[in-house]
Amino acid sequence: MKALEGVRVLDMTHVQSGPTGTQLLAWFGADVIKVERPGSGDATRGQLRDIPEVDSLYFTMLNHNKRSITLNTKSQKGQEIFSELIESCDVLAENFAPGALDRMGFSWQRIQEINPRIIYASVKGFGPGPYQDCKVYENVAQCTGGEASTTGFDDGPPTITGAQIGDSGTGLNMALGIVTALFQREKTGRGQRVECAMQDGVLNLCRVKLRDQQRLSRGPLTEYPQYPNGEFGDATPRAGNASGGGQPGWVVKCRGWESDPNSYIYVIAQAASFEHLACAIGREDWLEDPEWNTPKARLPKLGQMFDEIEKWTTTLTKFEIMAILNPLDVPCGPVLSMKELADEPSLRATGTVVEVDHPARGKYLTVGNPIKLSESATTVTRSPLLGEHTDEILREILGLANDQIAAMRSEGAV
Ligand code: CAO
Repeated sequence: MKALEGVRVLDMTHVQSGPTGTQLLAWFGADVIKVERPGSGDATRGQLRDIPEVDSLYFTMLNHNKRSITLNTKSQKGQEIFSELIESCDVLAENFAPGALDRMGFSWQRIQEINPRIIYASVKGFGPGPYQDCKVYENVAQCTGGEASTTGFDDGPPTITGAQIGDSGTGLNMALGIVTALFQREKTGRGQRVECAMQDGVLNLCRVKLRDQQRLSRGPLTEYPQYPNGEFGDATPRAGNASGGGQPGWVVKCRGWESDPNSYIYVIAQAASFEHLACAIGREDWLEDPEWNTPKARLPKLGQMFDEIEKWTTTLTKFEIMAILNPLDVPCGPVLSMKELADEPSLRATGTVVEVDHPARGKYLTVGNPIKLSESATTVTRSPLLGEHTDEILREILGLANDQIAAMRSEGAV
């Protein structure tokens, strides 16, 4: 049995943020019915296509384990069907531009009237405030949520991270909100509204930077590379590759860095294992030297310390360094490329990287469920073709006959 077996989700999500959330629910066993516009469907089906006329990897990698129904929710018949689906589902999820569902005639009030038990979850760019009506994509959320102003190097521009913290991060929040609301419904019998703003989601993930903003008013941020020689302004600065915690860390070059852009390793020089680290890099002298043998003495010259560490790391590969430092309890991690991650056998074994077969594109790799439940194993199945399950869903859930479905199709409602 799967954890969310019996939960039916009416999935009006599109692009990335919403679909990642409902995909998680599908992986936990919910029946996720993706509602798409007839003819075109989710715009990502056609975006960044690598094979002509075939659903893109963008779409397939965000919509596993779902069923697809096409429905024109702006047509009268389509709206009737949509109302009936709301009646028969536990969850309605959407991430349209602000107000889109209201414009279709489905306000929260109306949705509740149709089904008081339903949980209605939305992702928007912003919560209530000056930007509440704006459309938002990933990088906009990163800029407005505090990620960009705090990422990059002090002498460079604000920088976007490749991790989709605005989209997939907020999708996670939405999934948690839905499951929590389902849990509360067990006791109250009532549904509720779940609202997740991408700005809030990014800021939540940048929590330590708001911590540093407040520390800044009490003095310089001593673990930042700006200390002690650079200048601090009135806002949390960009910290380069410095560690966000209390332990000094940096990315250092490894053997082959001149030709391999990912021949780097992150090394954390924490006090508990500093002795081992100093010995490993051949600087036993630091242990007797008051200029180096305490965290306080090292703090003003972390840059110099990592330069010394790098002299050693450039003589070895990132994997050799990992093999030496790990047994010494020196925290470190090789910078792994997407190619290396795709080929990593342990990630295949745990289902974190999965090969999926698709009727039109053949085999492709995807990221499986990152959350592992011992009583609810995830099997990743391919994303649906546009409208693949329209007839099945209309017959099975709404009890429509074939001729009724055919009539709806000829009038463009499905
Ligand atoms: N039948 C009929 N109409 C449909 C439909 C269906 N099945 N599905 C969608 N539509 C309509 C919507 O009702 C909307 O119509 P109106 O403009 O008349 O209200 C229209 O299609 C377009 O929807 P949209 O405005 O949401 O889409 P967009 O491409 O213009 O904007 C996005 C995309 C993502 C910027 C916007 O949806 C948004 O800001 N979403 C919230 C934030 C978010 O999730 N962003 C993450 C995006 S991933 O980076």
